[in-house]
Parts: sequence; C-alpha cells; structure tokens
Amino acid sequence: MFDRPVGNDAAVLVCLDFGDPEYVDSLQELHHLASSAGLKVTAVVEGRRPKPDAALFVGSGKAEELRASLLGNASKLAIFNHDLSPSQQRNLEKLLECRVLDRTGLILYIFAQRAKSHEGKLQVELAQLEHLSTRLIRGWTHLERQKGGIGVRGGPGETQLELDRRQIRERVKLLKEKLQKLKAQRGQQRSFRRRSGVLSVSLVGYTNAGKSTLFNRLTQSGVYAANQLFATLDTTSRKLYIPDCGQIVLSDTVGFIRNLPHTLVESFGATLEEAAQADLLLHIVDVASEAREQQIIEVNRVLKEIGAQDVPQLLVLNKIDSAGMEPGLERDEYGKISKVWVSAQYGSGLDFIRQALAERHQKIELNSPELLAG
Ligand SMILES: Nc1nc2c(ncn2[C@@H]2O[C@H](COP(=O)(O)OP(=O)(O)OP(=O)(O)O)[C@@H](O)[C@H]2O)c(=O)[nH]1
Ligand SMILES: [Mg+2]
Repeated sequence: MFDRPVGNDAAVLVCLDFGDPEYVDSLQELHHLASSAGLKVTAVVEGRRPKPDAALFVGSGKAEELRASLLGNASKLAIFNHDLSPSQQRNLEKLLECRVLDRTGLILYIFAQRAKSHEGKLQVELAQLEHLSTRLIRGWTHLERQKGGIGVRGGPGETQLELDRRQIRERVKLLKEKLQKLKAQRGQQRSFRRRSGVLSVSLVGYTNAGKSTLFNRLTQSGVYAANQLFATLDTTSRKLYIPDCGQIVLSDTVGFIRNLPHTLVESFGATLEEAAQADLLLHIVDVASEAREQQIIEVNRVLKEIGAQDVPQLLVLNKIDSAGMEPGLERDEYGKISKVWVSAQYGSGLDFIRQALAERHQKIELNSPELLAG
C-alpha cells in the first residue's frame, strides 16, 4: 500500500541538474540515503534541464535511457532525487515497468524501517498516510471530473478508491488522537522537570552529524550511532549531573535533512516538540563536511518551522579529528560561550560543553532526583 521498494534491492538513482549549486552534495546524499535504506545502487542516471517535464519529470529521451539502465542492471526500482507529482510517478511506473520512489518516499521508507517505539511507529504511519492521501486525492481529481464530479458519490457510484480514501481519513484521525495523548503526557513530564529546576537540553542537527555519539559520550549510554542517515528516530532522554550546573535531562532525537518532507515535520510534531520546548539546544555540526554551512541553515530552517527558533543554542562543531582541528571554544559579544569545537568520537573538547552548560545555568537548583522519572 505504501511507497515501499519491492523485489530485489538493486536501485538506479535519477538526479537532474536544474542549476542547483548544491547538486553534487545532494546527489551524494541520495546515495547515502539509498545505502541507509539497505539498497544497492547499480547505476546513476543524470541529466540537465531548465525545468521538469510535466508528464514524466525527465524528458522522453532520458526516460528511455533510464529504462535501458534498469534493464541492463537488473533493477526494478528507480529512485528520483526529487519530489514527483502523483501522475508523474504513475506515468513513470507504467513506462518503466518498475517501482518508482521519490525522495520523500525513500525517506519515509527509512523512517518506517527505523521506528521502534510506539510513538515513533504511530508518527511514521501518520506521515505515510498523509503522503498517500494527498496522492490519492490529487491523482483522483481527473477521474472525478470524468465521472461528472460532485454529486456522484455514494451508492453504486462509490468506488474502491473512495472507500480507501475514507478509511485513510478515519485512520489519520485516530492516529492524530493517539499522538495528541502522548504529546500531552510528554508535556506533563516536561512541566514536572521544569518545576523541579532541571534543565532540559536537546541535541539537534543534521542527520549523521554525531548527535548520538555525543549523547553516548556525555551520558555513558549505548544508543545506536552509525554512519547512516536517520540512524536515530526515537527520542531517548537521560538524566546526568554536570558539575557546577546540576542535573540536566539530555535528549537525543531524529536528525534533519534538506527539504525534510513537510508530512514528516507535521507527523513528528510530538518528537520535535522536545526540541522546541528545551531550555537549550546543542546544535551539532559535522565540521568535516563540505556542506556544513548549508546544513546549519537547513537545521535552523526546520527549527523555525517547529517554533524552536528562539530557544538558545550552543553550536557544537563536531568531528574536529576528521577536519584536523583542535578542541576550543568561542564566546559571543556578551562573553557567553557560543561555539565549541569537539570530537565526540574521541571525547576531546567535551569539557568545553560542560563548561558552557555550567556557565549558562549556574543558578539551576538541585532538586530530588526521583521527581525526574521519565
Ligand atoms: N571522525 C569522527 N566521526 C564521528 C564523530 N562523531 C560521530 N562520528 C561518526 O559519524 C557517524 C554518525 O554518528 P551518529 O552519532 O550516529 O550521528 P547522528 O547525528 O546521531 O545521526 P542520525 O541519528 O542518523 O541523525 C558515525 O559513523 C559516527 O561514528 C567524531 O567526532 N569524529
Ligand atoms: Mg542519531
């Protein structure tokens, strides 16, 4: 029912250059997304156009090239580094006789693989259904028009698609209600912590920046960290004691990516709210990545979308070992530590993070730890 690759795991990537200066980075990222999904990339079809073709996204010549590449590489899956309209996706699937995934579909597929917690699974299902329902509705308008439009619903005129659409709507409503309850529970836990004077700190950043590695270092935990995009999906929170600062609750959560599908941002409201409601964000940046500046902009864009633009940030430039840099810190014009350079992997520079936390929140009252449960 959902956008899910079927059959073998060999895929051909399709990436068109519309003059985007980040074309190379974004193609590299698509490779990483595909391998993170457990797919094998057998070929890449590239092209250049002023704008997408309305019917097939690529031109008919490029579509033929893609068909030949799929056949030649025994692949039954084409992945576009773009968002396709429902009709483009359908036209391509018909022409290529294979499954076609767009970028959002691929990200949703990875999320579905990763979701472990009850809340995570509900959020992924909601995102998938929302993605699917826009497709059904949009893909459908022409059918309804052919039938004569409004007024022919119900009774014998009701089709299977109409039923599907109604079922989806009902399921979406139910999922939203369930997530709303979980969100309210989280809210209660947060106000509990706040009353007990515990600082809540969230790790945010581009996917694969090293958030989970840093989380493990600071809390001596063993959450999953890997060279994969979206290794983390579910939020994990741990209490820890920082000298001269007090108890804090640190949360590790899902990473961001450029053009993060809106359906995901919306559906992951409960998880992302953890960041929006934090007292401080540790914004982790992969300083060894050539795309770091763009990634910082992208993360700040998503933070704004979830209403977290005013939460104070400490910029943590991570992976200094790969970039040949030394640990360090920088203060802003008011003397506050605003940036630190660290290696989460090798544990260097972490005292600068502790120092920044202590300086920012020296007045945190210590309260009874049993209040912090959850
Ligand atoms: N060289 C180097 N690699 C690091 C460092 N910190 C993390 N990594 C590597 O970067 C990759 C991603 O690390 P994660 O901690 O999973 O990154 P994340 O930000 O949690 O990623 P997602 O959960 O996928 O969003 C892993 O292969 C880590 O080993 C570092 O300081 N130096
Ligand atoms: Mg992670």
